[in-house]
This record gives sequence, C-alpha cells and structure tokens, in this order.
Amino acid sequence: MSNFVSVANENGVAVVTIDNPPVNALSFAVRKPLYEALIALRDDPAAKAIVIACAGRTFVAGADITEFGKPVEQPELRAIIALLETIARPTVAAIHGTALGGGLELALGCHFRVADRGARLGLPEVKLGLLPGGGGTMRLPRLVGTAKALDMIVSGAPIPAGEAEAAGLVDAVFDDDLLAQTVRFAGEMADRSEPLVPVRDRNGRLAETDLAFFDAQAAALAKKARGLDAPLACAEAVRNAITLPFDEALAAERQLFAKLVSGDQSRAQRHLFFAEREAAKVPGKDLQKRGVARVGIVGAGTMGGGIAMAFANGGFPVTLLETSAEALRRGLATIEKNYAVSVGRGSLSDEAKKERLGLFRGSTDYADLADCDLIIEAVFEDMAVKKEVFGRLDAVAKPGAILATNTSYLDVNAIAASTSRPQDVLGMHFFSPANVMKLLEIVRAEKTAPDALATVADLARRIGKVAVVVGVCHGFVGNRMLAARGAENEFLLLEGATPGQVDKAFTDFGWPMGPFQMGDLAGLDIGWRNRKARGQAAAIADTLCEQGRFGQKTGRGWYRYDGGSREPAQDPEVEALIRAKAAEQGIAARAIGAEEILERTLYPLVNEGAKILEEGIAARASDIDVVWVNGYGFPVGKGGPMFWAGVEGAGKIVERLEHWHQRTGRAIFDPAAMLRRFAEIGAWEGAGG
Ligand code: T1G
Repeated sequence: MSNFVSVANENGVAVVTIDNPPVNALSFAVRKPLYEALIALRDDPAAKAIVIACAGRTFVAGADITEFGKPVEQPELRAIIALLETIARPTVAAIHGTALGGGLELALGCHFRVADRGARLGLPEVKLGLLPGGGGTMRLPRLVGTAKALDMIVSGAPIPAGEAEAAGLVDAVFDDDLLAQTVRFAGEMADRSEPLVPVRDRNGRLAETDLAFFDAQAAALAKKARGLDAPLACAEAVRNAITLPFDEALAAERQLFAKLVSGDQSRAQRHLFFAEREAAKVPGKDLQKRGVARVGIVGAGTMGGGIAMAFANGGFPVTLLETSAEALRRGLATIEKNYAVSVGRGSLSDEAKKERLGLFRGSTDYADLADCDLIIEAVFEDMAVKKEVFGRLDAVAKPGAILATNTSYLDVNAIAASTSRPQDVLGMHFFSPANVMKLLEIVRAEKTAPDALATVADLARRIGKVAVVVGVCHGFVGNRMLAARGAENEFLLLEGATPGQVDKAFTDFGWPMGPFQMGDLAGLDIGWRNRKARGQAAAIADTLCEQGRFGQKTGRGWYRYDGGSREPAQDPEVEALIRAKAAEQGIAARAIGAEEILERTLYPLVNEGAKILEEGIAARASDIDVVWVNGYGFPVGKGGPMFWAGVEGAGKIVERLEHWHQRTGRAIFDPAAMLRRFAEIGAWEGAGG
C-alpha cells in the first residue's frame, strides 16, 4: 500500500486506515491509494466486510483545501464514493474526532457509520464559500431528512455523535475502543441477511418532505446570506435532491460547486481559513508554553465580566477582583444574568450554567490573585489608573505569571515599564461583548517574552477566540484602521451625503451595518469623550452629543429610534443640522454616489493597513484581514481589506487615493509605499500575502 493508506485483516473484516496528519485531508496522495485499495477489496471475497478508519486525532476532516483552484487529479472523491456504493459487502466508516466535508461524504458512501461518543460530524463547506461537492447535498437528506440536512449544510455547523445517531446519520455510538467495536459491528452486519442499501437508494426520508415548508425554510436562511452565494447554492442543491433523480441532482451539485470554487468569494474565504491559522503562530522554535490553571480578572465591569465569562466558558477557574464588595456583587450579578439569558434561549443548559458559575471566585483583595497564572486588567481606560493597578499586580503576582492589559488604545510599553517584570507583560485586547466576539488582539510590547505570547495565543484557541499578534501603536491594528475608515465620514455628510446613503453603501458592500448605525449602537458619547480627551473635534457628531443624542440608548443619534425600536429611522432634524454646519463652512451639497463613499472610506482603510505593515505592527497582511473580519464585520466573502485590495485592484486604489489626496490634501489619502509596492508586484511585500 502507501504511507497514507494501509489495509489490515481483523477477523475477516478488512480495515482500511487512512493516515495523513494532521487532519487526514483527502489529498490526491490519499485518494489514489484509497481507490486502489477499495478496488482490490471489492474483488476480494475474503473480506466479509470493509471498515474505513483513520489514524491520528481525527477522521477525515475534508478534501485538501490547498488543492482547490488547481487542476483536479483523478481519482476524485466522487469516484471513490461511487466505487464504494458498488461493493456488495457491508462497508462501515469508523468516525472519531471530526468527520467534516469530504470526510463525512466518504462516510455517507458507506452502508453504515459508527462513531466515538466525542466525535462531531458536519458539512462546513459553506464556510469556505463552497457547498458539499462529493454528493453530500443529496446523501445527507436521505438519512436525516431535508429540514435537518438543509440546516446542517447552510449553517456548516457540525453536530455531536449523539445527535447524529438520533438523526439517523450514524448507526451506533461507542464510548471507547472504537476500532474493535466497529470491526465487531461490521462482522455482525456481514452475518445479517438483509439486503445492503447504499445511501443513494434510500429515498424514504426524502418522500416525507413538505416542499412548501422546505422552501420557506430555505428563504429564511437565504435572508441571512448577506450577499454570499454559497448558502443559496447549498439550498438549491438540497432542493434538487428532493425534486430531481439522483444522478441529475449530482450533476447539478457538481456544476454549482465548480462555479463557487472558481469564484472570488470562495477564494476569499479559503484565504481566511489559512489566515486565521497563521495569525496565531508566534515565531520562535519549540516555544515552551507556560502552564495556566487559574485566571485572575481585575475589574468586573462590562469588559471584565465578559472576559471572565469567556474563560469560565473555556473551563478555567476565575478570580474576579473589584475595588468594593458592592461593585463585585454588581459584576457577578450581571454575569449570572447573562448566563440566565442563554439558558432562556436554550443555548445553555441549567447544569452548564451552574458549572460555570461555580468556577468564579470573587474578591476585593489583591492577595487573592497570588495563585493566578494569568491576570488580565480590565479597568477604566486611564494610564494613571492602569499603572497603579500594574504596580499592585507586580507586588502580588507569582513569578512567571503573565500580566495582561485589556487597553484598547494605551501604550502597553509604558504599562509594562511600570512593573519589574516587563517580559511578562502584554496586551489582550478583547472586543465587546468579550464572551461573544471572537477576535483577540494580543499586543506584543517591546520586552514581552516570546513564550508569554505563545502561551496566550494557545489560550485564545482554548477559549474559542481568533487571536492575532500585533505590535504597540495607538489603537493597535483594528481601532487605528477604524479611525482611518471613519475620517471622511463628516466630510461626506457636509458635502451632501446623508447618514442613510453612507450606511447603505456599506450594507450593499456586505457589512452588517454602516458607520452611522454602528455609532448609534455603540453610543456616540464614547467617541465624543475620546475626541475631547485628545483635543479633537467633529462638528456634527459633537453637536449631536451636546443635544444628548447618544444613539439607541437615548432614542436619538444619527437616526431616530421611536418607542425603543432598534430600527433606525431617518431624522430630518439631523439632516437640517448637517446642512447648517455645511453652510457655516461654506460647503455646497452635491450628489455623492456609493462608489465615491467606498473610495473615501475603504481605500484609506487599506492604506492605513499598508502603513501598519510597513511599521511591522502586523506581521502579515492576512493578519489584518483576520482582525477586520472577526472584529469589525468586514464581509467574509471579501476576505478582509488587504485581500479585497487585491481583487479591487491596488493600482486603481493608488490612483484614486492620489486623486483625493490632490483634491483634499488630507494625509489619509497619501498612498503608503507598501501599497504602491503592492500595486507594482501584485502582492503585499515581506508580508504573508
Ligand atoms: N485541508 C488542508 N489543510 C487542512 C484542512 C483541510 N481540509 N483542515 C485543516 N488543515 C490544516 C490547517 O491549515 C492546519 O495547518 C492543520 O491542518 C491543523 O488544523 C468535496 C469541498 C479539522 C476542526 O472545512 O475545521 O471537503 O496551520 O489548526 O484546531 O465536499 O482544521 O498546522 O499548517 O485547524 O484541531 C471541508 C477544515 C473541506 C474542515 C481541526 N472541511 N478544518 O481543527 O486544527 S472542503 C473543512 C477544520 C470539502 C468536499 C469539500 C479544522 C479541524 P497548519 P487546525 P484544529
């Protein structure tokens, strides 16, 4: 056989083992010997049944994503599955870890599937801008029904083995000894007399489908697609499984797949798949991670409470410190309320809530942080307050404990310098709500030790965060670029655009909401306080705040929110204010289209990203994409600002930036050298592309 596929005989049952670390991806190097092994076994009467299993930590986690966009080498996965379905002896997939994408499709080509209790099964292709291309859109509905299949394929979310068994996807679940149990199971199936029916011929569950209900379900899911093609294609393919003969539907699936795989959206989402994995890598060979068993949080406010929940959700005991018993009581009460809301929504069980709350230890005494391996400060955003806290942490924290600040803007080097252990100090910039938002900017200060960075990057994965290591500058990567994206907002309004027009340009581009609606959601008073602290002004926004228009929380901001609704309504008072401010500055209104709005907001965003790369604040352009997609809602189908710049055309971006620089003289339009270089060579130089 080959290094990647081996065959053994266990009591007359042939066990085919795939071994392609780390996740047994179905690369050509696996497909070819697998196909050959199955052909040999098909024609080998000695094998009374065939088991397909995997070595290592997981069953097949899908096709090899790195092969997409390249010429396809035969045999394809489809051919292997078609061969499997011709085998007249029981075939059984033994699933442990994850069976995802092409891996689950391979298992669906078997007569039976058995799984380890801890296994998860799913078709996540939609997260790569694709759809299951190995017959999953028509074999899965035949086992679990069309409603469940549609939900699994359009969401891409895997399900646990127990749920898969209840849904009819797997035939048995074992708590241990998977392979031995599977061989026994396969032997029993071989001894049975019932005819073997390939999944492709099981139409019972399809016949149960209520097409009207299905179409309504598909329409509701399509609404959430926000310009992404893959979810719609997924729904269309599953509908074909209901309405068309198997082979016709399979051919249609292939066409839909071919269209998606060569499209910009899937290229963008595949870029993000690898970018997220690269972003968390800390340079340095075999860095020993420090042990982290207990986490301390200083400050039980909105951020501190959310961060504490993120760690408790990850199974970490948490010590939550506050300045007074009353503040502590309030903080813990908010945490309990948040968990109760999740229980109410059915996204958390009562047991899990109790378990998580059991992980919290409240305190008002710094000494209680002495046994923490990581302490995160989440207090008021003021340098003097931060330094005072770090001075006290320096006194009580044990040697080797990592001290992290959750500052969004302040100089982490200065905070580190206020301790005797700057090598143990770094930034952990969470995004609100910290127990929900996936992004974590890990801020590397000048003296931060690489093992401290590696420890925190690994921790981030364990609490379900997407981590990006960034350098120290004002606003780090995300907030610094956000300022550049927003710098033109007021000018656009003064020159004739309305908040509604600007926001529509953004939502049409694929953002969940535009800058003005986002401002109203976050609260306009936050930006106002920051501007005042930095001696900056924004004529229109400052006036709105002076009038008490802080956004949704006061029912009025850039928009009106009548009767507590969250739906923004245009407000003629705001438009009158804008025109008055423009008149004060002698600016006449003119028609401003969506293209100009995006040029004057997204091109400076990319330009600032290029400057950040030049300064080494971000190690790779793809890191910036991960920040913006996971922290600021940049559309996944566009791959992030730096990837999008490649699709949009760096030459065009430079030319238009120069146009606006000449016209306005504003520095945000002055093209960065790194961006000009990108326009020349078509790649972000010295950066991970
Ligand atoms: N192809 C190529 N490389 C892969 C890969 C894949 N499918 N999955 C993971 N890797 C690499 C990854 O880049 C990383 O590399 C290493 O493996 C460990 O991954 C025809 C069209 C399985 C849950 O979408 O979700 O099948 O950084 O860090 O956290 O219909 O990997 O070490 O160099 O993520 O333990 C569908 C993708 C493909 C699943 C494990 N499958 N993988 O998570 O490890 S499309 C997926 C995952 C398809 C068919 C279609 C996760 C995981 P490096 P990791 P992990």
